[in-house]
Order: sequence, then C-alpha cells, then structure tokens
Amino acid sequence: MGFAASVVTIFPEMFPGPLGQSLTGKALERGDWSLDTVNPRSFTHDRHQSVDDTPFGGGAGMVMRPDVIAAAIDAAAPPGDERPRIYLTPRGRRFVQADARRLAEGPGVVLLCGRYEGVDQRVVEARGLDEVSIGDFVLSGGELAAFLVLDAVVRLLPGVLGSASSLAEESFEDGLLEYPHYTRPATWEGRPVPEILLSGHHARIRDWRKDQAKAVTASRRPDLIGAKNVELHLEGN
Ligand code: 6GU
Repeated sequence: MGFAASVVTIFPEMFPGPLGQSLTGKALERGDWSLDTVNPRSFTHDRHQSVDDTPFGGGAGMVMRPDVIAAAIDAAAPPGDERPRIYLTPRGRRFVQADARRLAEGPGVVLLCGRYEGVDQRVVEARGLDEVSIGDFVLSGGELAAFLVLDAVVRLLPGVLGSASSLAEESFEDGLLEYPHYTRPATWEGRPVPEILLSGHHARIRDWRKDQAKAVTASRRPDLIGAKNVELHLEGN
C-alpha cells in the first residue's frame, strides 16, 4: 500500500537500476514504494515490433506511434487509475522540488519515457500526459530522467528518510542553497575547519551558516533570491 510507480519504457531492464540501491533500494524492499515497468514493444502488432515510425511532414529521426504508446499507458494505468501521468521530454516544464513533494503526497505516478524524437502529440493529449523536463539539456531518452524524478520523490515518502533529517529539512525550507559542511580531521592538508564551528556557540553557528547559505545562493543561483519557491532547500546527501 505504498507509493506505486509505473514506468513505460522500451528498456525495462534498466529498472530499478540505481533505485535498487541505498535509501531507495531499502525502501523498495520494505514496500514503502513499488516499481513496475510496461514495455510498449509488447503492444506492437507487426513482425518487426515497431514502436516508432517516420514523422509526417518529414524531418530527422523517428516518432513513437500513438497506438502503441496508448496501449502501453492503458496497460500501466487502466481507466480509473488516479495516478498522475508524466511524459518525460526535454519539451516539458521543469521538474522542481515542489513537484516531488506533490507527487510524494499522492498514490503514485506513471512515467512515460520518450525515445527517438519523441511521442506523437495526439497521445499526449488523449491520455492527459503532463510533459516534464529535468533540465536544459538533451538526454538520449527519458529513462535517466525517470530515475531522477523517482529518487527525488521516494526520499520524501513517509519513513524513507530518517526523521531527524526530515525535521532538519523542514526547519531549513528557506529557498537557499545549503551551507558548507565539515567533519574530522579538524585540520586536513593544512586546511583548518572554520573556527566558529569548533566554538560551541550554537546561536552564532546558526547565524554563520545562514550567512554562508545566503552568500553561496547569491553567487551561484541569483535567480533563487527572492524567488517564491520557499519549498526549496538544496541540501546535499
Ligand atoms: Cl525528461 N528527457 C530527455 N530525453 N531529455 C531531457 C529531459 C527528459 N529533461 C532534460 N533533458
């Protein structure tokens, strides 16, 4: 009864891949979430099992056929399935932390991984697919984007991340990049840890970290300063 992820992909053997390891892998074993794949190839009718064809109007590359993709989506998500359906494509709107939060609060997700030049636009409309991109670059297919989206969501599921980190995250959800981290040894290759961190002055340490977070955000991501996405706290692993 956990979060149910279904991935429509012509490369089902790629899954769970990295999601079978570490935090997400343990959560998968515990049943906090489930993962199944549907291969459009199984819904082809011709001898060559073609999932793609040449684009109407001409141009480079191939396009995934709407009949084959619709059959695969309908098998993954039968009518009445309430899960959001996402088509992973560089044409989509950007996936952000708020999307991960929203998905983590729901019953699951159906992810369609595009290949070739993409999917016939009619199936996007007919099956109500939400077009989502993970960034301004082009991948050879949606599978790696699916890993990324699922990882971002699964770590937010109840009980997946330790409660300590979840609480820490909430208290820092301030739209800033994370402050820098340090551990032992106190001096390494002649580099001392910032003195303040050894002082034991918790209030001053908190202020220093906040200043560091503001400075790194202003320098690397000025677009985040004053942005409305207070959901974001870009904390590292
Ligand atoms: Cl979701 N898919 C592909 N193929 N390329 C991408 C992407 C997705 N997001 C950024 N680049």
